[in-house]
Amino acid sequence: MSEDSISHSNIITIERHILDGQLVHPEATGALTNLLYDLALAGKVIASKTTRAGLAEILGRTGDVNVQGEQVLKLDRFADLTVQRLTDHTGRLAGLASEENAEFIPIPDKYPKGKYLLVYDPLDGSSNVDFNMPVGTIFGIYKRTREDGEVTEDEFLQPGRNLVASGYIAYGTSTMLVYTTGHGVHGFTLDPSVGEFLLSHPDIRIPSPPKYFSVNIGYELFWSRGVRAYTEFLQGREGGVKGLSLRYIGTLVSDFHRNLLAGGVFYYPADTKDPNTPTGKLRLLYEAAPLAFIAEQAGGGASDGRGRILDIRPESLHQRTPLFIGDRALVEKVEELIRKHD
Ligand code: AFP
Repeated sequence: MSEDSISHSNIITIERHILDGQLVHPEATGALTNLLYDLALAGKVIASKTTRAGLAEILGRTGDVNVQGEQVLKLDRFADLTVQRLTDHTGRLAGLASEENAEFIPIPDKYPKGKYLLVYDPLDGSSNVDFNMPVGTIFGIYKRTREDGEVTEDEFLQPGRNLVASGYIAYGTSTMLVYTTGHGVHGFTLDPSVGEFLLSHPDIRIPSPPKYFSVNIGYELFWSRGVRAYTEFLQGREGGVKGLSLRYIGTLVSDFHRNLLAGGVFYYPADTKDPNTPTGKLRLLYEAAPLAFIAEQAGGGASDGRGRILDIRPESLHQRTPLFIGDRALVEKVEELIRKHD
């Protein structure tokens, strides 16, 4: 951003924005504020690597396989460790759960412990890294369900409606951080010349009418009748909505972000292509619930095709879910068609 395009009095850094949010809560200790700021810092560090991902020292696989059975890229590991190392010693967290690790990570004994739990997908869309495509980080923050004592796995298994805050960082043509604490959705763009996230998209609302639908249509053969009927509706067949354009990147953060700003719906339904994952590919805790909180705060919706994502209580850390997210009316429509056909 140049001096021509923005006057100094209009510059709102992410730090100031988060702090202003805290002022309306006199009881706040500042822990959440600082935790969000830690995550913004992690985003900056990860962004500095994603822009160099084509370089030899980063590109390439570690050879390990993560808990989802996917090959771990070096950048995944870097992003995972960056979030962990910037948040585990601050006394704000009691534990972290990452998509990259089979078990949750309690805060080591040598560090003070706090009342928050962090869930995150360190590098969403990592299979796109090799092709210079956008990737992202998704996070959600819950409060512990117990006052003290060792943190246990069941404390992480909370429905998304308990989220205190959630957000994502999109590493694209620019780096953006979008977050909510339940008071609207706000977007910040990283200005690389000053190394700071600046408020660029205050009070984001999903625009209407919708413009896009986003789905991997290559899997259509593996979908239920209800999901196929929904797709036909989005394609404008038999009284469906006319004029939607199809856009699919294959990085949830990027597909979601575009539809949040332009209007539309993203879905990754349950399918029968992999008998091990009959409930779809995306993870409830690390991906679906944090983005559902944002979608609802922006006036949209998020469903697993039968009910609200934020009402689902996970039974395990890495539970997968079908996801339909974005424009509220389009999300309601899929529930109607699934009820009718499936
Ligand atoms: P990767 O992290 O393995 O690239 O997966 C990305 C993702 O979890 C999500 O970001 C995409 O929306 C979805 O998977 C894409 O999956 P398909 O390649 O099956 O369409």
